[in-house]
Amino acid sequence: MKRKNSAKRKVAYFLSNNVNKFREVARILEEYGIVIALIRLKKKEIQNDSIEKIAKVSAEEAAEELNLPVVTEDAGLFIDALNGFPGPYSSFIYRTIGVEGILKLMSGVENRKAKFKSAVAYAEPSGKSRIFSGEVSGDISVTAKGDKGFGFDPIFQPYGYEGRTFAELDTDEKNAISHRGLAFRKFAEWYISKVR
Ligand code: ITT
Repeated sequence: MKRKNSAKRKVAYFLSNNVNKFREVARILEEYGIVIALIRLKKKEIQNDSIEKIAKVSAEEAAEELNLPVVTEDAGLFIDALNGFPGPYSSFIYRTIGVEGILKLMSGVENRKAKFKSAVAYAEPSGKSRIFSGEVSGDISVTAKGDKGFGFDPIFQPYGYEGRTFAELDTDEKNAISHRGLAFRKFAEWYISKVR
């Protein structure tokens, strides 16, 4: 039986090993009627200073290998006083020195400004690709706070949220202002118009 109001859902294939990220992305794309399928394959990541370039190369290589259009995201925390560190190395730094290591590096540092940045890449097997970016500004907290989210969320206080960290916000609150929310909403606007 045909459903009333049966606008066809669009599907996007998201390549990631980070299930927390996937949950956030699924929720953002749901608002646009886009269903996201997670492909949990280790993606190839080049070493580069640009998260856009890293995301683009990962998406292009995966699209060719899987013979599917795919979406990848590369994200990172860029701390002003550390000249943008850990930036593109955020995943490795999170796994090695972690949140406590960053707090130690920032101990006694007055300038606590930082940004989370996201680069979303969409690539087709033909080699065509698009990039969508988003960023959010805030401060690195003095101590870790909150138990929601993932990664560096407990030490990132976005501006305008009374000092609460990302780990103290609900997923929808975080998605409304996050680097990922901004980048994926740009992707979604483009994607629904492309496959309509
Ligand atoms: P992929 O498989 O999708 O690459 P990943 O966890 O390796 O998953 P990234 O390379 O994009 O993801 O992100 C690097 C790290 O930056 C990630 O492991 C987190 O520690 C941190 N990070 C990125 N986005 C974050 C967010 O929204 N909140 C907290 N930490 C974040």
